[in-house]
Amino acid sequence: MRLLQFSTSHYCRKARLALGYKQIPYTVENLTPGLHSLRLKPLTGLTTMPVLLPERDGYPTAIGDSSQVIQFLESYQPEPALLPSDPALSTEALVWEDWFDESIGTATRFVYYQFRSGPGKQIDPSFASQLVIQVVRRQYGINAAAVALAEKRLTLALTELGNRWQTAPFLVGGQFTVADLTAAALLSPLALIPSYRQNYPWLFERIIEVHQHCHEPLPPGLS
Ligand SMILES: N[C@@H](CCC(=O)N[C@@H](CS)C(=O)NCC(=O)O)C(=O)O
Repeated sequence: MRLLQFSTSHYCRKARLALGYKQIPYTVENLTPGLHSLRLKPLTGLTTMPVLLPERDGYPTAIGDSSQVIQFLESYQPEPALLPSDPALSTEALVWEDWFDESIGTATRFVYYQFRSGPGKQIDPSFASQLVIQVVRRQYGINAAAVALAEKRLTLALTELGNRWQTAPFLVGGQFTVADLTAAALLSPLALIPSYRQNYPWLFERIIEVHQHCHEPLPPGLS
């Protein structure tokens, strides 16, 4: 299998965690921001990554969207499972995944790129890196007001996540699921931001555990 990705994308990290958890061999192809849509549009009709190319007869040519990738992997190789066999718990795990995908993953992006263009500039002050950051900020409309809203959403999410992850090892049904995997992937960019490291030490311990569980190298800031 081949994974089309931006190496720094937290949604692509989510797909890599799932592939690693299931120990499915794959190669990655890192696309160039700006040119990526030329390659992706004909494959999926979308411009976003991750995109998985199963490269196997009898399977779809390309699967776009991290949730669809995981759904595919779950049917391609059911064990170890990322969804509970109980239908109600399975739905609960998928609802957590969707909430993280649609709300928390984007909030993390806003807070992360705001940090990288301000106090976190020294992480990579190169012209190329700062150009990408400015392009992303413009693409997603990342400004101070939007970032303030994103921070509020993250505070709420981390309160709920803390209530769960600090009292039990897993979010749903007493087993590792797509919910834990998605939370770890989509919150991992916060590891570079000192205030989050200070206020939520349990979060980064859990992100490390999930990466180890999924045989995936740790994200920047935790390695
Ligand atoms: N809901 C999508 C979101 C993926 C996403 O936003 N990917 C970003 C990178 S973090 C991307 O490919 N952006 C390029 C673009 O929008 O053109 C998923 O779960 O796959």
